[in-house]
Amino acid sequence: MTVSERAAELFAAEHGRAASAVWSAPGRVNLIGEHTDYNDGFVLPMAIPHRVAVGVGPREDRKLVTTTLGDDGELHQGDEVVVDELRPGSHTGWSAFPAGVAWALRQAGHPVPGLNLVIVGDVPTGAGLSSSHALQCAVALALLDHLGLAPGEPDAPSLAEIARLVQRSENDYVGAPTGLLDQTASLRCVESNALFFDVRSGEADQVPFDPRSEDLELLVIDTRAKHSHSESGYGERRKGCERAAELLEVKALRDVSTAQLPAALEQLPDELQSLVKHVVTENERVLSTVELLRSGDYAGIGPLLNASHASLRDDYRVSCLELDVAADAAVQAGALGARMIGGGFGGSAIALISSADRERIESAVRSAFAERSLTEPRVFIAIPSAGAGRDL
Ligand code: GAF
Repeated sequence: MTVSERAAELFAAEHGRAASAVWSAPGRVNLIGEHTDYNDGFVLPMAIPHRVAVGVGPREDRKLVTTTLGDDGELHQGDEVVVDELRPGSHTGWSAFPAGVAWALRQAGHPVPGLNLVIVGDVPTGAGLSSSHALQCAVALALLDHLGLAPGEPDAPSLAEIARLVQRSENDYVGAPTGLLDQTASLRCVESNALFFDVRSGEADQVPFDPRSEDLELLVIDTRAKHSHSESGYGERRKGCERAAELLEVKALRDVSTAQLPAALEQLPDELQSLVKHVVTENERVLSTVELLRSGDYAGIGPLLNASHASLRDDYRVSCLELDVAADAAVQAGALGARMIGGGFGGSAIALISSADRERIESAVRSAFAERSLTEPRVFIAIPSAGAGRDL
């Protein structure tokens, strides 16, 4: 049974009538382009098969009543929320995500009424795979659909606009200063492709990427080291980049080219130099990766993944022991390339591997974790999957 079927079933059991619609949205892995999105740069994510589904239906009152299926197999009710009274900071925990989306839609002038929502997902949480954005994207689409504004309807917001609404929910309601990577991936990715997204222009191109066609796999290693953007150094790094752009008198670090990098670094204090070095070189790596994928050379991106990891570890300093162990063990066991993904300080790494090496690499990674007495990682293969859509 899919998460959407389960959401429909639970909605009917909980509310005594069928959901008027069920939407789902996927988590993501980012092939390359980390901490570039809030610098107006380039990213290259793909959707994973894991999704969050949201069933929606009307209510007589003004409440947003949200229930979610927990890991314990039980439905859990979120905070009671009256839509007209939503204010940033009024909710914490998981129910801040749907409440934040309702708030952002209302701020944008959409008259979100009282609604029942039932949420079922299988995107691992706290794993840097964007479960919170999958949830918020599915909620945004379900709410818009309820208002007759599903994608494709006259006057419906575009997917790019929905991504910005979800970003507003995350930044201003939930309080995490994240960029546009995750929402855009969840909304705009398509099967068998990675999404080359230019954050500044808003343009998004599909880049064919189906590792299995080349006897390759993309292994995801969820280190189980918990990450959290609001509590981590994410905001600090972001502010550092903004300060560096100011000092360099550019709109964003996107405007510094590789050729200009040495001169730019000379103008900056030590603590900002390594941030700028990462962002500028990472943008360049995204462009090189896109070029290789477009020429069909999937295996050729391995060294770029390794270089991205080294840059995030040494220059941007957002890696951690678990992520380094995962990436190093995979490469030493024969992966073509490996890197941490997402905000960092925990979460997941990816490794591009030959299908024939899967068992050996997986077991080398598990052994490396065991040798250091680290929690056993969760390992799975990510297939480039479909973006958000209406399922029922
Ligand atoms: C997190 C954020 F949500 C993204 O916006 C992005 O900045 C990423 O970290 C780092 O590339 O996933």
